Amino acid sequence: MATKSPFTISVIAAFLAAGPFAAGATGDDKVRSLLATRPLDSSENRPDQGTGGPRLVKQPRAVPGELLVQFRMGASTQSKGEALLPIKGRSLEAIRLADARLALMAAGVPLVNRQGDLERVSLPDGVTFDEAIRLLKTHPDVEFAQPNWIYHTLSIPNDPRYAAGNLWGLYGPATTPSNAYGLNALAAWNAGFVGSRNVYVAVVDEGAQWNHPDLIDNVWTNPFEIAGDGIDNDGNGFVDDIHGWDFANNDNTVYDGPASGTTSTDKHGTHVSGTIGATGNNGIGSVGVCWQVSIISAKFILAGGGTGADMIRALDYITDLKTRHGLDIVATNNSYGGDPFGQAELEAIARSAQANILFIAAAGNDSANNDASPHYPSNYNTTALAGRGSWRPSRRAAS
Ligand SMILES: [Ca+2]
Ligand SMILES: [Ca+2]
Ligand SMILES: [Ca+2]
Ligand SMILES: [Ca+2]
Repeated sequence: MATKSPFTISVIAAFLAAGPFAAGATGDDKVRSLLATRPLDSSENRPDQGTGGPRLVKQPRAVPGELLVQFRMGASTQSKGEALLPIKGRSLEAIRLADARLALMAAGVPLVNRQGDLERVSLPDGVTFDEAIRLLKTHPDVEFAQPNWIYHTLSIPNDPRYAAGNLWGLYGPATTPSNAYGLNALAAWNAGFVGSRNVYVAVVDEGAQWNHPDLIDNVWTNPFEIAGDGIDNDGNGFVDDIHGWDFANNDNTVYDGPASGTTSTDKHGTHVSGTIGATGNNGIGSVGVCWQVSIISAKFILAGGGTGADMIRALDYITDLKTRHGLDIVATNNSYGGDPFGQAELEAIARSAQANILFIAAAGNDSANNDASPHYPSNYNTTALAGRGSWRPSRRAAS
């Protein structure tokens, strides 16, 4: 039977997102455009690329298609033009002119260095930062070149539910309101870790309201599937699985609730999705741990619960998506629970683990110590892969 509790203990983050979210205006295009810069290929800006590093992608914080180019002292206009020619670069402005500083020096102001002109340069589409910087460095009159980084003031996101103190688990010891036990998400956000739509998280749960104004930008759309043609274009066995699949009803509508939240249908899955990835700093409703992410909905729970069979099918669907399409699916979120052990479920979890998908489970809502009273799926041990147990055809949603 489905249960709802006002209290949640979730292993994913041990925090709550107040749901349902408030509908509101459209997003903040300015912020979006700043964050939606084209991918950088500079290792300096991709701290997540090493093996075993954090999986949240630090957002590129550079102006798209622009470099700052430091020329050597004495570089002529012609020489600077020759340096920019291979990258088809165009000087937009001089940030710092050597001539002006030489004039100051003549007036008695000491030069702190003997660098030449620093110019802001535009790049044509298709020329990457790394490629442009590499080519520029080969010119004798270029001292260095770099992206035109973007800096932000440290500020809280403008999502009203964050400001209203509704997102208990996201706060930290120095935020308002403060929460010594919270995630202190603000510290990560202000360090630039606000997520990426190139990172995929599956919500194995009820359905998610994919067209919710605070989710629609962060909901995965299957690029390998043509919507509405009745054909399984990507050959994964699911016809028109555009945003995921509804394993409980065996159809492609992952959200079966109302246009606005007046019933509980798919409310939990929407709530969980918002905790993970409600669009951040868009002036609407809530904010997720990830301001940007791609959420895949694998619905298997209805009002009366979900079955182990459908849970397994949902997990295997996600595992297959990763292996079939190479999507960077980093985790499944599983905020539901039941008491019995199921070997088949464990093996499905193990299959996803073998595909390097983290299985994140709720610890339960019952204030119980799950070391003493096992709770599944949070107690599954994929390293042991051992044990036997009974299985009842019910999974309870843990809010
Ligand atoms: Ca398909
Ligand atoms: Ca299709
Ligand atoms: Ca459905
Ligand atoms: Ca928001």
